[in-house]
Amino acid sequence: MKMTFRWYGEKDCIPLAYIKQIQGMSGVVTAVYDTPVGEVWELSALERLKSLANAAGLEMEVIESVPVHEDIKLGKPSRVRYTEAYKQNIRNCAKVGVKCICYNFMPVFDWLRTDLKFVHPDGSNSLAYDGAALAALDPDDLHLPGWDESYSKDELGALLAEYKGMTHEQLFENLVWFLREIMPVCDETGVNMAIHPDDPPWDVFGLPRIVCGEADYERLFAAVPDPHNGITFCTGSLGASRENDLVALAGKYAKRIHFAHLRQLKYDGDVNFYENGHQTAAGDVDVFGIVRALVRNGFEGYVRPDHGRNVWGEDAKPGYGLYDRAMGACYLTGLFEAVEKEEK
Ligand code: DNO
Repeated sequence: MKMTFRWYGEKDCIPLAYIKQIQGMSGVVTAVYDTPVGEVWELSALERLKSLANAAGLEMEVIESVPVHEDIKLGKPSRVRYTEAYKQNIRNCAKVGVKCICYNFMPVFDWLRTDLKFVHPDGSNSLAYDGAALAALDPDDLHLPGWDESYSKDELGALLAEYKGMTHEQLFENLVWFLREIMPVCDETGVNMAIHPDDPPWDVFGLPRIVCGEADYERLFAAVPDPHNGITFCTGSLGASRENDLVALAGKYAKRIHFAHLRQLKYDGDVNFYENGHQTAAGDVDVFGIVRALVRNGFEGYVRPDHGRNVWGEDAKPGYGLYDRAMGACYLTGLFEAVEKEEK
């Protein structure tokens, strides 16, 4: 296990030196943020990120994310060109020592929340999701908290129209096509691909979502068995669905899990939830049980504390403050240490 920390590059208000001061931290998880989706990242941009991380005593072995162009998800003819660019991105990442790339295959929208500052009784705040509030939104004119508004209203409308009628099956086939294309490059470079689950793990705004739980993983690995085709085990995303038994999944897929996003959430009604600090007692995700299942089943991937709360008056990028993620990292490092020593 290697403990890592997400760092949003040079624009991140959290200095690398602070990340290094979290004991047990091996490296950062970052990305090139200023290249349009679907284009090739400059090798020099990757080299710069790596040298900044290394100068602070940190590694840069995980990239989150290399985003997948919508045309690939849609299966359009231009997917060939965008997939070639993606392959070059994998090669460039490998050249600077990257071992794992996190990505997702969610149509149009990445993670969705309806409240960025859900206030807890102790005065801290976190992200929260309310199904009714989401259903009341107009997908054609979205102003969602935390969602980077990379599309204009017209672009968003046009994109949603392109997805009209797309089935889960078609989207899955497009994912399989993409993975079969890139796997030879992963075999050649040794880079592991780690698909992030859909967050939350159900369809939103009528768009199909296909990485929601065990059945999805089963058909994905049956279609693309290459060991470089792996998982980002995001406990907050998978854990939002009560159908997912996270301890069982962690054990079953421990060797496919190249990257683990460990975080906590608490159910608050049927499909509603709010996020919380990482400790097992703080919510409905059995963080301890997951760590134990990972260790016992030979997990060798990267870990990062995921979304924390805003505590001690911090007003950070939603989910990505320093303090609560640092506490989470220390808690997780402690759990791994205890379980690993018990297992020996
Ligand atoms: C949210 C993150 C996601 C994740 C992407 C991976 O905080 O977990 O945005 O980075 O879905 O592709």
